[in-house]
Order: sequence, then structure tokens, then C-alpha cells
Amino acid sequence: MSKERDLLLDKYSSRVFKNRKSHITQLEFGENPDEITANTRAIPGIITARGCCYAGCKGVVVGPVKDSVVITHGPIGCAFYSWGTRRNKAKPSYEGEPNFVPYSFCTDMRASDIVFGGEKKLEEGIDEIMKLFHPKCIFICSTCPIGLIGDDVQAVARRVEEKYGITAIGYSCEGYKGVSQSAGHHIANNGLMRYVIGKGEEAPKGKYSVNILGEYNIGGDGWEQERILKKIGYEVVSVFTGDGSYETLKNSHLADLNLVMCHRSINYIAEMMKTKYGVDWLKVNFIGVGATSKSLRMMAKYFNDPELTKRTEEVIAEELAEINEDMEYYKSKLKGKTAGIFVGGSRSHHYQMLLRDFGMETTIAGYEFAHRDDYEGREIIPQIKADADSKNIEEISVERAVGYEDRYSEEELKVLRNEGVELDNYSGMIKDMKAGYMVVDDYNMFETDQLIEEYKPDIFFSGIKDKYAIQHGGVVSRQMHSYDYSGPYAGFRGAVNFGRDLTMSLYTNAWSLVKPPWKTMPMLEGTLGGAG
Ligand code: CFM
Ligand code: HCA
Repeated sequence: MSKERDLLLDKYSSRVFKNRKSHITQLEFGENPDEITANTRAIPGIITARGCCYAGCKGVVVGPVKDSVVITHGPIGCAFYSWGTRRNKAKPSYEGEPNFVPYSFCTDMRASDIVFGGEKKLEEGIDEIMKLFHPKCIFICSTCPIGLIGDDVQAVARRVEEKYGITAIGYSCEGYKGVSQSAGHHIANNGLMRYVIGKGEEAPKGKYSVNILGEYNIGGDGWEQERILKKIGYEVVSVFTGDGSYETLKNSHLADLNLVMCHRSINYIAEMMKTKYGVDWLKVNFIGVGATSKSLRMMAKYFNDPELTKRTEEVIAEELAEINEDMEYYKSKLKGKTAGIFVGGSRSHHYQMLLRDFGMETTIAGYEFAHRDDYEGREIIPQIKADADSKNIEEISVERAVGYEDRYSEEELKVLRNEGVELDNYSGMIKDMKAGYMVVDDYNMFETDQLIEEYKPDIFFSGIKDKYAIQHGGVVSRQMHSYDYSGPYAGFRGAVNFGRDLTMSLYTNAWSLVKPPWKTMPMLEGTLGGAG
């Protein structure tokens, strides 16, 4: 084993060592460097960066749907902590369109409700919501105690639908389901597929129409993508789910193509829409100048229309001309610097492309809750063995709906794939990293410290839980989840914002003035994870 990998593992007890060893790989070194264990339970007692199933369902996938009310069925803390912290922006698309994103709705379950049951309280809460806000769709998101006391949120949803003639979805997305947020993504996808997608009949008017899947409009990223797509001439039917709406999601099956940004959180819907409605899906990445141009060119190739190809090239040229000077300036400041990126899912991969635009290398990276396919590529899926935790999450199967046909035959799709159009597929992060670089799944605070010590990255991208601890050590850290209240970072203009923020962070002299306490005080010695 390499010295660097040893450093992460040698303080662990033998039990913890054995577990963590398979989640850590140093690329192109050691046995099976391209293989990694992922999507398994975190070790109790270890400070993982992960969140819960409710966070994945409520916070990530259904929370951003602006014209729908999301009610947290559970104690107030769950609703409060998931209120606005993710920075998924939304605004009405036309005058009078409802936008409930700034609100937080909760049943505020107390001890007596836990004893006597909370269904009544939930229904009363929904009656109040209907009276005050009259939404067309309500998502009920359960937190941990709901599953334990057995409230039937699906039955409540059916009663609400009958009473008010709206769409209501009861989600059993209790925090403890699965092993991370990832279970919540899957559960949320299933509900949207069952009860929302396909309900509308409004066909797109444009010649070429798309949905953007797995784009949550953090810091306005989705708006920048829509701006570029509309400039080229695409019609954006719906966005799942950043600044998205029930009114548009229900028509999404009528679009020509699904663009998939964050595959981790939404690949289930992409696959099911292909099976049921024949809509192909294309893995795109609008993070990075090179990546954005590549994605736009793949789209033009897919539609295979000379006019569209010409317009695509014109727009890319115009956009590049607009940002060129700024990009060159920030590149001169950032070139040669190194980064670590540790985020939940696809961003740890996506942002490596943007960093490369500035001449920066990502030497250490990892995901909180991704699956092996996010590391190793989608082709690995048949080899992944389902365990008890993943079997616990419902897989729904769909069939081709009457009247829907594939746009291209399998042969034609093969030709497109050979031409580099990444249809129904995504590659893994490991393939885009270099020999010697380290990849760590479900990283924890101890490993974060060790990685920084050994690799000494100039900047460490992560989240709220570890950012300040890292900065106390004198290392620059920026939040890759919330963008530290900045953004957008997507597309052409977003790349400039990112370069500006990085330059500001790296060139402040504060970091050299920080003296972490452990540099002057002796540290505790011991073994992590109990006696060997
Ligand atoms: Fe996808 Fe996301 Fe991410 Fe994600 Fe998340 Fe997020 Fe993330 Mo935080 S959907 S996997 S569950 S890109 S909330 S917008 S930043 S961990 S890397
Ligand atoms: C979540 C949301 C989160 C948390 C961010 C962080 C987000 O996982 O529930 O830990 O800094 O992006 O807001 O990922």
C-alpha cells in the first residue's frame, strides 16, 4: 500500500481499517486502483459528511418545485434545517405564478403526537394550506419518527386528492431509510414518475425541445443554462427541479430530449422516461467552459440539423468572446494550483472540468454518497451487488406507453454514440483523474485532515460541516454546495464568477496569519474505532 493511503488508515482499529480501506483508492497504484466500495453504511461513531434520506427527497429533489407545497411531516427541526440552506433559487415565471420556495411548512410533531399518531395533524395542516395557498400539488415528506409510529402518509395523500381534486404525494422518505441522501433521490424520482410526469398534454411549440434533469438552480446555475439554450433556439420544457414547477414537469414527457446534469440524483427518471415515452437522455455537463461547449455540440449532433449546428457554433463563439479576457486573467492567477473536492455526488466530478479550464488540477476528490457507477462509469452497474439497504428502496418498472415512439433506432443511436454523443451513459470520475491522485468515498473529518496534510492542496472545496475546521488550519476552503452565497458558476458567465471567487479566496493574506491550535499544543494520541 502507498505511503499516502497508509496515512489515512493506520490510526484505525483493524475493524475500521478493513472497512475504510475499500473506500479509499490511489489511482493506478496498488491492487484494484480503479475499484471502490460505495453506497454502503457509514461506520457508527465516525463523523461522516453525509445527510439523510429526507434531505435527498425533500431538500434536493422535490423541495425546489416552486408551485407545489412541500410539507415536512415531523418535528420542527427537520423543517427548519432544510429551509433555504441549499440556495435553490426560484422566481415566478409569469405574473401570478405561485412560488412557495421561500416558505417552510411543517406539522411540528410533538411528543403527544408521537404517542397518539400524527395523521390527523397532517390532514389539518393540509386543510390550512389549501385554505391559505390553494396549491395544485402537495408533497408530504416524512422524517424519522413517522415511519416508527406508522402514520400512513400515502393514505392521507389519497384522501387529500379526493377532497380537493389536486395531486398529493405521500413520501415515506424517513431519514434513516437507505444509507444516505441517495435513497431519498430514488424515492422522490419514483413519486414524480408515478404521479406527475405524463399528466400534462401541452406539447412543446419549438422545433427542438429539451428538459434539464438534475439541475437544481443553486446560485442561479439553471438560469444561466436556460439563457444559453434559449439563445441557441431550444425550448426548455421543464427543469427537474430547480425553479421547476408541477405545471411544467407534467408535460416533460413530450420534450424531444432529456439533458442530464446531476445523474446521481435523477438517473432513475431519465431511464424510466426512455422506457415509457422513448425520450433519449444525454449526459451533459454545463460546469466548465470546455464542458459546456462540448455538451452544446453533442446536442446539435443529436438533432443533426445544419442550421442548429451553425447557430450552436455562433453562440459558443459569441459567449467565448465575451468571457475570454476575464478567463485569461483568472487563469494567470490560478494556473498550477491544486485542489481537493469533496461534495455529495456529481459535483466532485463536474467541477474538475472547470478547474482544468483555469489550469488547476484536482489531486484529491471524493463523494459523500455516490454509487460505484459515479466513480467507475455506468457500465459497472451490472456488477454492483444489491445489499439489504439498497433492496429496501423500491425499484419501479415501467412499460412503453401507447402512442410513444423512439426518435432513433438502436442502430442510429449506436452511430451517434460512436460520434461521441454520450447517450444513456456517463463516465466515472476516476477515469478523469491521474496516477497518484487519491479518491475517497464517504470521507470523514479525520481523513480530511490527513489528506490535507499529505497532499497540501491550495484550496479545499467542501461543505458547511468541515469548511471552518479546515480554515482554522490555515487552508482555503470554499463551499461547493452553497457556493458561499455566490454563483452562478455554470455555463460561460458562471465560469468567470468562479474564477473571480477563487482568485479572491486564494490571494487573501489571511490564511498565512492563521495559527491552528494543534501547531502549538500536543495532540491526543490513540486509536480510532475502538481497540483493535
Ligand atoms: Fe447532485 Fe446536487 Fe450533487 Fe446532489 Fe446534494 Fe447539492 Fe451536492 Mo449538496 S443533487 S449529487 S444531493 S449535484 S445538495 S445540488 S451540492 S450534496 S454534489
Ligand atoms: C444536504 C444538502 C447539502 C448540504 C450542504 C453542506 C446542500 O445534503 O442535505 O453540507 O454544506 O447542498 O445544501 O448537500
